[in-house]
Amino acid sequence: MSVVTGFNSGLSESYGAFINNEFLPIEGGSFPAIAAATGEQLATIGRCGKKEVEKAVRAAEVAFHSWKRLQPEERAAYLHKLADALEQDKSRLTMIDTLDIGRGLWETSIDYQIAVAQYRYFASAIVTHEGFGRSIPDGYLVAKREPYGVCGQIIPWNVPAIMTALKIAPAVAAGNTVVLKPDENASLSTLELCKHIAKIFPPGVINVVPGWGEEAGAALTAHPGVVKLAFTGSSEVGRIISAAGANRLVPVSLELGGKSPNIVFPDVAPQDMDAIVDNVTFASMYCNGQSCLAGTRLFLHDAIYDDFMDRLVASMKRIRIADPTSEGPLLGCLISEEQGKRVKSYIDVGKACASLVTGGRRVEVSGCGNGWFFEPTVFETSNYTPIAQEEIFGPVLSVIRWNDYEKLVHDANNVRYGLAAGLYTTNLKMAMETADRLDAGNVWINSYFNLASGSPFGGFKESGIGSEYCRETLNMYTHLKAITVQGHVKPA
Ligand code: TXE
Repeated sequence: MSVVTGFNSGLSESYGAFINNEFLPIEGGSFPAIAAATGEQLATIGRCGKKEVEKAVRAAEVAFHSWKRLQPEERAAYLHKLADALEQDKSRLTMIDTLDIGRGLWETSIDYQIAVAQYRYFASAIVTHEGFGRSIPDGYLVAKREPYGVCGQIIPWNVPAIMTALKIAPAVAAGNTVVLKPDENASLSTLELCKHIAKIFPPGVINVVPGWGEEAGAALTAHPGVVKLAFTGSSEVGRIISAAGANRLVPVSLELGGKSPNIVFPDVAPQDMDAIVDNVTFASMYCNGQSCLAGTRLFLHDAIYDDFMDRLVASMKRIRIADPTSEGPLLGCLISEEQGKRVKSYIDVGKACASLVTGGRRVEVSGCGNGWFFEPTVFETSNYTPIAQEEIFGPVLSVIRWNDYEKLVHDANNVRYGLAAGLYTTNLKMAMETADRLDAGNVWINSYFNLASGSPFGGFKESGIGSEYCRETLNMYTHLKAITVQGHVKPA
C-alpha cells in the first residue's frame, strides 16, 4: 500500500531524473509532491538542474541517430504499445492525477481517453505524413520532411496526461527525441508514465527532467543541444521561452492562455435553452476553470438574458463541490494555495468592479482541509473589467449583456487572447459569418470543448504559436529538405 490510505498507487517514495530509461538520483535536492485536497505527501521528487538536463540532452542526442532512421511504421508501433499500456493502467493513473491535482476522477479519466487517442492518432498520422516531389528538366526534385533532433518540452499542471501526450506523441512519431519537463505542481503521473516508457521505448528517446521552471526549465531552453522548443503555460513564461528560442535561433511552438467567449444569440429556441446552459456551465467550470480553453466570458443577448441567467444560476448551484476522489461529476479543488489565493483575489476584484450573481465563496470539504474549493462564481460585468480581461484560471464566469452585433464582435475580440469561442444560434449563416470574424483558433458552433483527434488546436494573438492535435503538428516537429537530382553527371 502507498502513502495514500486505501489506494494501491504503485507510487515510488522518490523519483529522480528519467534519463536513458532509468531514474537517476539528483544532487540538487528535492521537493514534495503534495495531494492538492488533503495535503498528504505523495512522494519526493528530485529537483533537476543543469547537470541533469545536460545528461538528458546527451542521452536524447545519442538516441536520435537510430530513432530517426526507423521506419514510420516502427515508431508507430512503439506509440501504440504506450497507448495500450496507458489503457491498462488508466484507473491507477487517473487516481494519481486526481490526488495530485485535485480534479474529480470523472475528469482525469477523460484526460486518459484523450491522451490514449493522441498517441494512437500520431502513430497513424506519421505513416501517411508525406513530403512531395516533381519532375524538373533533366531530373527530379524531392522534398522530404526530417525530424529536428532533440526537442525540449515544458508543460503545465492542469491536465498532465493530455499535455504529455500532446508533446511526446507528435515529436517522437516524427523521429525526434525528447527531454520533457513536467510542472512542479503535478509531475507524478508523468514520472509514472516513464515506468511504461522504460519497458517499451529504446533508451534515450523520451527523457523527463522534473523540477522548477527557473532551474530545469531554464536549463532546458538554454541548452545548445535542444534544437526545437515546445511550451504550454502562461503567456508570461511563453515570452521568456520565445526569447530564449529567438536567441538561439531554434523554432518555438507555444500554447498559452485564453479568455474565450461563449456567445448566445437571441434566436436560440426555448427548448434548446437548457442544453445551451449546460454547455456554458461545462465550458466555464470544467477543470475548475483551470483550462486554457475555458469559456470564461459569456455574451448573452438582451432578449434572452433574464431567462438564461435564471437557468444558468440554477445550473451553477446544482454543481456538487466534493472530495475529488469521490465518484461522479463534481467540482474539486484548485491545484495549490498559490492558485487559490490568486482566484480569491480575482473574486475580490470582481466584487468591487462587477455585480456578483452567484457563488464567490471558498468552501470547506470534509477530509480535504488543504484544498482550495470555491463555489462556481458568476459575475455580471462589462467586457472591460480585470475579471473579464484576464485569465483567472478558476471557477469564475463573466457574463456580458449584448444587443448590438457589431459591438459584440468587437468586444468578443477585444482581449489579448484568441484561443477558442462558442456560438449558439439556429442561424447557420450568422454562425459562419461570426466564426469567420472571431480571433480564435477554435470556434465551436452549438457546442464547446469539442476536440476530435485531428482538429487543429492552437491560439491566435497571445494564445500561442502553432497547432497541436492535428496533422499540421507533424510539420511543427519536422523541417523540409529539398533534394534535387539532375542528370549532368552520369552514374558510373
Ligand atoms: O504557469 P507557468 P503557472 C496560466 C494560468 C495560470 C497562470 C500561472 O492563467 O493561472 O498561467 O500558472 C515552467 N523557464 N496558465 O505559474 O509559470 C513551469 O515550471 C522555463 C495557462 O503554473 O507558465 C511549468 O512547467 N520554464 C496554461 C510551466 O512553465 C518555466 C496552463 C508552466 O508554468 C519558467 C498553465 C522559465 N523561466 C497556466 N518558468 C495553459 N495554456 O493551459 C516557469 N516555467
